Formats: sequence, C-alpha cells, structure tokens
Amino acid sequence: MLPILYSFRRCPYAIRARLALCQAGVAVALREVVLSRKPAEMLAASPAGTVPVLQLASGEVIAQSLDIMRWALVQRDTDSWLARGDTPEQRALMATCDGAFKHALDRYKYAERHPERSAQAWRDGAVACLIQPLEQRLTQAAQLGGDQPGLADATIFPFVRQFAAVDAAWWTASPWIATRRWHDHWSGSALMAACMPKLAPWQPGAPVTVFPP
Ligand SMILES: N[C@@H](CCC(=O)N[C@@H](CS)C(=O)NCC(=O)O)C(=O)O
Repeated sequence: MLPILYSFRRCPYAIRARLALCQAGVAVALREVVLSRKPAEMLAASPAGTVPVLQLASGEVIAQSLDIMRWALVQRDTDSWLARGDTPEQRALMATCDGAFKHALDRYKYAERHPERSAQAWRDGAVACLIQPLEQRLTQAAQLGGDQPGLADATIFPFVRQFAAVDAAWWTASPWIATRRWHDHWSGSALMAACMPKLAPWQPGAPVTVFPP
C-alpha cells in the first residue's frame, strides 16, 4: 500500500512536500483536499487539520511539511538536497520563512483584514526579514547552498512564489534581481511542473492518483 498524501495544490507547505517527494521519486497516493471540506479520513489521521499530511502504511502520520520533505529525501537523495541545503545558516532562513516572513506575507496578502499597517508596510517587513537575506546569498550563487538546489531552496521557494504573486507588477519591477532569477528558475522548472497536477478533490472510493506521475 502506498503512503497517502493529503494535499492542497496551491498550499506552499504542500508544494514543498510534493517537491521533495518528486525529487526523491518516492511514490504516494495523492489526495487533493478542499480546505473548507476536509475529508473525515484526513481529520482522523491528523486532527490538526492542516495540509500536507502523510499517512504511512504502518499508520504513522507525518503532519509537518518539513518532516515530510526529510522523510522523502532520507530515502533517496541523489542530488544531495539534504547535505547541501540543511546547514545551520539555511535552517535559520527556513525558520525565518515559516515564522516572520509567513506572518508578514499573510498580512500583505490580506492587508484589508490587517488595517493596523498598510499593505506596503507588511510587504516591507517581508522584504526586510527574508527577501533581502535571500538576495544577499543569491547574488553570490544561483541557489542557497551553491550552484545546485537543495532542501532550503525547495522549502522557501513556494512562499516566495506566493509573495511574488500578490503584486506581480511590483515584483517584476523590484530590485531583487537575483531572487527574481532564482524564483523564475524554480517556477519554470520541470520539477515544479510535475508537482502541480490539477486534480479533482479526493473522495472515498476514487481511483488512486500515484504521485509523482
Ligand atoms: N506547519 C504546517 C503548516 C501547514 C498549514 O498551515 N497548511 C495550511 C494550508 S496552506 C492549512 O492546512 N491550513 C488549515 C486550514 O486552512 O484549514 C506544515 O508545515 O505542514
């Protein structure tokens, strides 16, 4: 029996999990979830109700995206994503991504719900905590750990993708040239294309969708 991945196509946490599964070539049964109608099977496995959720054949459940990435890459890491992308410095960038950057990103994206600051102020905060440090690193090398991609790139990229999409015209004209190049590389990659299948929401009895395809 294949492990089951409950996932939501556009969720950045789910995208990073699918990127690592795809990179590792570890097959799962992919179940697309509608967040407003989470399947009872998913909630039984992980009452927290966030995606992604990976349910192994043993019954073990992995409910954090980074843990799913590591679980996949430990099995097969031909391009050394773990060795290249899991240094203390890159761990700090990943923590900033999931912490301060995600906080500012959510408020920049839904600024009307957070009127205590302007959208631009939320965006400035996001730039200061993550985009500037990324730019500094990516000016020196194409990826965060050197010339080749690693865990940190795949972990952070889906969130920068979301950030860039909030105001695409601003992003395209922004001074973050190296980060934009890195973003465009990942956006246009074969890996990313393979990770974004459009699926109907899963329901009990539906045929198995094997991922990666
Ligand atoms: N720490 C979790 C966070 C996952 C998360 O928050 N996912 C969002 C979707 S992007 C979610 O499922 N939110 C619950 C909801 O919207 O009901 C992880 O890394 O997997």
